[in-house]
Amino acid sequence: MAARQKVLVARRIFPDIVARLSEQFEVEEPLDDTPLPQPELIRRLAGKAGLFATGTELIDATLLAACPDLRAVCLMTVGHNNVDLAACSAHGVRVTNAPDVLTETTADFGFGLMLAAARRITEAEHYLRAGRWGQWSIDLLAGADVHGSTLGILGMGRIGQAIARRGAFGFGMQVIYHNRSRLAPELEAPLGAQWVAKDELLRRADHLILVVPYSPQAHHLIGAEELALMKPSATLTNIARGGVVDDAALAEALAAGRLAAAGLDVFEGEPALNPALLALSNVVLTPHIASASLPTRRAMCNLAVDNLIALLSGAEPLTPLNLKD
Ligand code: 8YV
Repeated sequence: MAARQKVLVARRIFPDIVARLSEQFEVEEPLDDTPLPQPELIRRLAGKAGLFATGTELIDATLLAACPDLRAVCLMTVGHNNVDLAACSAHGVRVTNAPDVLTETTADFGFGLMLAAARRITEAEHYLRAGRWGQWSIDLLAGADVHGSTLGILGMGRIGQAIARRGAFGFGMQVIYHNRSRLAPELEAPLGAQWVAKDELLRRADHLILVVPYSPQAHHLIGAEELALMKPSATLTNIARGGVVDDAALAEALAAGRLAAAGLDVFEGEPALNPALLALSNVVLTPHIASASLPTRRAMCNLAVDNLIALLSGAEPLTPLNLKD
C-alpha cells in the first residue's frame, strides 16, 4: 500500500474534524491554541503535502521556499490576507479559503455589535453589575436608534450584503454602501441600496459597518480624516480586519465625543489592544469572534477538509483562490 500523504493542522481544532482528516491522511496536529511561529511551522511542514490553516499563519515566499513538499494550503477562514497568493502560485501551491459558510453568522454578529454600540448594551450591563443602578432617569444610558436610520456599509461582498438584508428587511433602514464595484441592479434593487462615494458614505451613515477585506490598500482606510467626516451621533462597527481602522485615531474621536460609539471585533496588532480603547465606555470590544457559532466554525473546518481531500487527490477544490482551472 502506498504511503499516505501527510497533512499538518496549524492549530487545535475539533477532534472529529481531525478524525475526518485522519481517514485520508497522516495528520500532525498541535496540542494547543498557540499559533506556531513561522520557523516552527516550517519545521513541522517538512514532508507535508497539505496544510489546514486557521488564518493567522504567515504563508509567504520564505515559507514556500523552505517547504518544497507543500502542495495545498486550505484555510478555514474567508480572509486570506496572511497568504501571498502570487508566491503560492509561483511555487505551484494551491490555496483555498472558506467563503459562504460563515456569511450569515458573521452578519448576525456584526449587526449585534452595531446594536450593542448604538443602544449601549454592554455599557448598561457594566453599569448594573457595578451596583450603580440607583433610580430610573429620563436619559439613563439613552443611545441612538437603529431602526429607520441610515446604514452605511463599506465593502459590499457576501457579508456586506447579508448585513444589508438585515438592515433593510428587518430594521427598515436605508442602505447606502461603498465598494470598488457596484452591485448588479437585481441585487441592489430589492435592498433599496444606493452606491455612494466613500466620503458621502461617511457623511451620511448613522451606523457605519466595515466589511472590506484587508490588503495594503485597505490599511487605515478609516483614519482621523475619515472619522472627522462622520456625524458625532454616528456609530462605527468593524468586523473586517484591525488594520482597516486607525485604532488610535478612533479612540481619540470616541473620547472627544466626535463619534458616539463603536463596536470592534478586530484590532490592529490583536490580540494586543490599544489601551486607549480599553479606557473608553462607549466602545464594545469582542475578541475576533464574528464567525464563532459552533455550527459555523464546524462548517468552516469541514470546507477546509473537503478542499484538502479534493486537492490532494488531484481534483478541483470547491473554493479555490489561485491557479483556478
Ligand atoms: C476567523 C475571520 O475566525 O474568516 C475570517 O476571515 O476573520 C474569522 O472567521 C479568524 O480569521 C481566525 O483567525
